[in-house]
Amino acid sequence: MIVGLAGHIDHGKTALVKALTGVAGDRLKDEKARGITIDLGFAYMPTRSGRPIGFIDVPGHERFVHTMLAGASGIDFALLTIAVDDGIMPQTLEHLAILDLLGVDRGAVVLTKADLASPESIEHVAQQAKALIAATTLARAEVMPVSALTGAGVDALRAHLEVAAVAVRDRRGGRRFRLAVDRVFTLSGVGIVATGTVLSGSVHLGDRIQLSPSGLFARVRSLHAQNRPADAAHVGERCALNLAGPGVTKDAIWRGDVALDPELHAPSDRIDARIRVLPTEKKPVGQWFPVRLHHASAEAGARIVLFDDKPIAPGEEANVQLVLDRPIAAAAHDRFVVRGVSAQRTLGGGLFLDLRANARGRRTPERREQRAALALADPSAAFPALLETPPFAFDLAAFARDRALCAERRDQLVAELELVILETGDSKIAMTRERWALFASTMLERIGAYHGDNPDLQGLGREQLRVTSQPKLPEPAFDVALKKLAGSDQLVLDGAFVRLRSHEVQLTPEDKGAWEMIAPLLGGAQRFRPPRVRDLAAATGRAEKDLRRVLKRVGRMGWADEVAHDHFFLRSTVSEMTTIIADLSVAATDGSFSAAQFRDQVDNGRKVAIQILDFFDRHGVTLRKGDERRVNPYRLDLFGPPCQSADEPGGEPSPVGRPDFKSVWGSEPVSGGFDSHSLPPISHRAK
Ligand SMILES: Nc1nc2c(ncn2[C@@H]2O[C@H](COP(=O)(O)OP(=O)(O)OP(=O)(O)O)[C@@H](O)[C@H]2O)c(=O)[nH]1
Ligand SMILES: [Mg+2]
Repeated sequence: MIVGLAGHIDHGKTALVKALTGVAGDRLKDEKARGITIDLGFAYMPTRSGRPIGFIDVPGHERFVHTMLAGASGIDFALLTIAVDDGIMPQTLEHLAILDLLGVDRGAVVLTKADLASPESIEHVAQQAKALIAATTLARAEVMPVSALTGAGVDALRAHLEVAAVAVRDRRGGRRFRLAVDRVFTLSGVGIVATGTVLSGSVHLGDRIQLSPSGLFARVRSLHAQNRPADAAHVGERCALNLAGPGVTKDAIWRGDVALDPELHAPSDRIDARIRVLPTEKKPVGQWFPVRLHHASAEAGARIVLFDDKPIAPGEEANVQLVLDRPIAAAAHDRFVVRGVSAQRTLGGGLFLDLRANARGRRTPERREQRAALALADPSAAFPALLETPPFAFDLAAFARDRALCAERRDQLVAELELVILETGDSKIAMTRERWALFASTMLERIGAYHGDNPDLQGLGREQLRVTSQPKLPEPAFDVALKKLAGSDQLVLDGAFVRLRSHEVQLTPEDKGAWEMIAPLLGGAQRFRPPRVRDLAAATGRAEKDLRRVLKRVGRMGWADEVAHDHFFLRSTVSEMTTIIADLSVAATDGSFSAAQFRDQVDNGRKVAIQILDFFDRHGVTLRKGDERRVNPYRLDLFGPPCQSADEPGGEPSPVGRPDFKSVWGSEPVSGGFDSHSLPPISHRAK
């Protein structure tokens, strides 16, 4: 357990810590000379029941409230001191307000310097204190008189803390490691040491952590938990980390940094939050109001953006957007406090709702609904509520990261909420089962309707389908969704097109006859330099314009491609040629290849080879720079899956059918293929 001190200047905080722990505070020269606390102090008290209790001593001086704030975040228990000979003073009130805003709900009010007042006046202060805390999170705190000088009441307080330490154990589990750094120093023979309060999770010896927001990586070479050497430190403990790694120096780490599990490193400077303005404020908080934002041990300048045009009156609560002047490492539902910029006083505080807030659309009804969902503390309630708001699909990975959830807790959400997950790279786009079913059935209906209107077309363009689907998914997630449907046998993915499995493109018997004659001529050994329309006409004795019409039609159906004017290649040949250029590019040291190299592979003469490459350029399969070309890996499957074997020429696809690509697609890794690149909308069928 970590105990944080609070209270007005000279009210005996440091003396109390010494009475409880035996550790003398105020080590700084200035502190000794002036008799006041300036920086945070740390001390530990052994307990009979187990781990020591840590104390964070803070300054009471009004000019050092920001330091008090750095110490107060992450504490489990507060000791609010009130000197009986002085009574309630300004920083008694301000510190209490801060503890209340930070949600600290366990603590005791310690009436210090009890040796200096009569029992009656102690009782009087006690009554005042009780009235003071009644409307705060500390309402249930005991009020205990203590004298650090005579030792009266110290044992009772110590016993009280020991009992509290046992009760405090049940802190939120299932979270990843975060520690708010409050001190950094070099220890001779050891190296860089960063100390702080573990806000969530655990850290172990040898762990690789990241400092946020800087992003510096470090390894935990050794560590202390609650002032003892340890293999691990957990939430609710003070911890000293001996850090090592490239760039890890005393100047690279600051108070205010958060040492964290690298999975959590995603600093933010625009945060939607719930804020409460203290009733003691004189004026309402207006639009673009400037504040100092205090979060954990960090501090940043910020502006308050109101969602309604009405200013927030003293004593009121509202949702706002905080626009920070630098990024901080926060988690959703972390508490914060805001103070005035010029007049140094505490204005209010609250909790973060959404770390990925946007400037655009922040007042829309959808955003309001989303914020209401995100205001729910329990992830098992918040995430399903979020999924009920437009666009009904959200990244569970980002949600879990911003709540510092560990992987097990995240996966538990998937199971308990029966989510459908579309996994791409780092993101896990989630939908409810009902939403997924609706998404899939509407899409299948639309494709079906399209087939009805266009029986001679191979299908609907993927991109066209994506941008008109609800929810409109990001490209990679949409591709995963398509593959999922293809995997369940409902859809067939055909290059840039999508069709229903049941859809068969129909040719008239006449056209079918013509195609059966010319398809074999386009395949075979001559497939890389197939006859042109004119030559086909001569070979078959059919009219040139009829053959051209049939070829255009089968081109739209995805069986052939018009690589150059009147020069059609079988789709399987085009697919085979993508494999050839992919191989060329793999073989090249710098990944690029020349037209001559390609020509040598397909042996069809310079002119045709260049026409083919130009065709690939137009479709973004290759990227040309001067005489060299590179392959665009995201488009390699535009003309169907990679060719199985280069020496299986001829009759593929069978004259009126086409190979069944389903099995090939089905075995594809989900992240492959069309990730993050848009496909040309139905371009190669319009030739
Ligand atoms: N008589 C008496 N004096 C006390 C007691 N506790 C503290 N003092 C004296 O009160 C003065 C202030 O005590 P500190 O413990 O430094 O007060 P503080 O709250 O830490 O002050 P800041 O850190 O500057 O806010 C010192 O001179 C202490 O000796 C007590 O129980 N009885
Ligand atoms: Mg002090």
